[in-house]
Parts: sequence; C-alpha cells; structure tokens
Amino acid sequence: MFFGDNKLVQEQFYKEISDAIVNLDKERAIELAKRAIIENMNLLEVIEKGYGDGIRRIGDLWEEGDFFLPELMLGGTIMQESMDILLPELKRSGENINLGTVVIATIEGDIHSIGKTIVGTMLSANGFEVYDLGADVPAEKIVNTAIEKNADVIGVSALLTTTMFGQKKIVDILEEKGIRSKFKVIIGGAPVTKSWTEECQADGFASSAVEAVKLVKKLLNK
Ligand code: B12
Repeated sequence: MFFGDNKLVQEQFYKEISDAIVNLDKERAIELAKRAIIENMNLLEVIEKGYGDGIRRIGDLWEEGDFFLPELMLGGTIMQESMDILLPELKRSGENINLGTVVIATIEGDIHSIGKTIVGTMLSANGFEVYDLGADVPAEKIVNTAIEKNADVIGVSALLTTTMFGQKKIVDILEEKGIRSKFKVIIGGAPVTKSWTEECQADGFASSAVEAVKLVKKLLNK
C-alpha cells in the first residue's frame, strides 16, 4: 500500500478530502475517493475523517452565515456522489453472513440521508441484513416494514430538532400495537443525545457508524 501505516500521510489525505468538500471541488472529491480505493485505505476512516469532517465544516460555515443554502446543497450533493463510489466497496465485506435484520430510515419531514446511509452500509458490511427505506419516511411505514421483514432492529435517523419527535413516534406506535418488546429501537443524527434517547424510551443511540455497529451487536448479543 502506497500510504503504508504512515499516520501523518493518512491525516494529510483526510485533510485534503475535507478541504475538497469545503471548497466544493467535486472533481477533486471524486478523484480522492477513487484513489482511497486504489490505495486500499480504511474506507470508513476515509469517510468519517475526510468526507464527514468536510461536510460538518460546511454545516458550521452555513450556521455562521459564511455559506448560503446553494453551497450547503452543493456540498451535500458532492458528499453523496463520493459516497456512491465508496459505500459499495465498503458493503462487499459483509456478504454471506446474517447476524440479524435491520430496518433503517430517516424520519418523515427530514431529507438528510447521508449519515443514515453510512450507518446502514456499515451494518451491511458487518453481516446484518439491512432494509434502507430512504429519507422522509412516515413512522407508520417504518414500523410496518419492520413487522413485514421480521426485523430485529429499527434504526431511525433525524438531523433536525423539529423532526426528532418522529423518533419518539416510532416507539409510541410500537407500544400502541403491543409489540414494543419485539424490536430494538436505535436512534441517531447530529442532535440526538443520551437524554433524548431516554426520553424516547429507545434502546440506544450512536453518534457514528462504528458506534452504531457496536450498539447493534451489543443489543442482539452478537
Ligand atoms: C448536508 C446537509 C444538508 C443537505 C442534506 C443532503 C443529504 N442528502 O443528506 C441538504 C442541503 C439537502 C440539507 C438541507 C437542510 N438542512 Co441540513 N445539513 C447538512 C449538514 C451540513 C451535514 C449533515 C451530514 O450529512 N453530516 C455527515 C454525516 C456523516 O453525519 P450525520 O448525519 O451526523 O450522521 C452520523 C451520526 O449522526 C450517526 N447517525 C446518523 N443517523 C443515524 C441513525 C441511527 C439509527 C444511528 C444509530 C446513528 C446515526 O452516524 C452517522 C455516521 O457517522 C448539517 C450540519 C451538521 N453538523 O450535521 C446540516 C444541518 C443538519 N441542516 C440544517 C438545516 C436547518 C437544513 C434545512 C432546514 C435548510 C433549509 N433552510 O432548507 C434543510 C432541511 C430540509 C428538510 N426538510 O430536511 C441544520 C439543522 C438545525 C437544527 N438543529 O435543526 C444543520 C445542523 C446545519 C446547521 N448547522 O444549522 N442539509
């Protein structure tokens, strides 16, 4: 491997990716994604420390008023296109095992899909069967799919403080139907905290894809 285990060179590579995202340089972001695959790098680290870092910096710039909505949107698109290259590679490692079934979605009213897709892919890569329903999905549809697929885990993403309540709605619907104990409900997204998880009576939350895999394995005793 060209990068070897040289941490400094790796950190520089992640910084280059992060800068390509912040500079809204699509060509460079895509080129670096392809290079990460050729160099056989740890793709999850590339995603989290490179692309994830860049898109969060864009969020901060937007909040501070230095970036406007078109830039936020372009950043999201470039991130998504880079993920389209990296995620299929990441997914490959988990084929032919089934540790459990997960239904995952971003809740209704919320179109943020990037983090949820990364979590779903990481779970697939680690041997779970994942049904990713996409973004802006009604709570009822998420619950009905979990019943239909006989899922073990329901994962619900929310990135907006206004849509977080939809995560609680999932638990409420399961309670109403008398099937709460059949599923582990996990939640995530930038605004989600431990105290919100407790308030929702969800089974857990995770702030990264790696943590999400650990959480699901722990909940299912795998
Ligand atoms: C990219 C982006 C967009 C893109 C989304 C593109 C896409 N296809 O997803 C676009 C441009 C479309 C967008 C739109 C909007 N956005 Co926006 N967006 C962001 C931004 C910059 C990055 C989000 C992201 O992709 N992060 C990278 C991923 C890898 O991280 P992540 O999502 O947090 O996911 C990780 C963890 O949270 C966890 N996780 C995530 N989901 C799950 C689920 C489970 C089950 C588990 C266990 C774990 C887990 O693991 C993931 C992997 O590490 C954030 C800023 C931020 N700091 O989050 C703002 C942000 C979320 N957006 C914001 C806003 C306000 C909006 C808009 C309302 C703007 C507008 N006026 O139109 C709209 C929303 C419209 C809607 N109805 O949804 C605000 C939200 C404020 C708030 N507190 O409510 C933020 C925080 C920006 C800011 N600083 O103000 N946005």
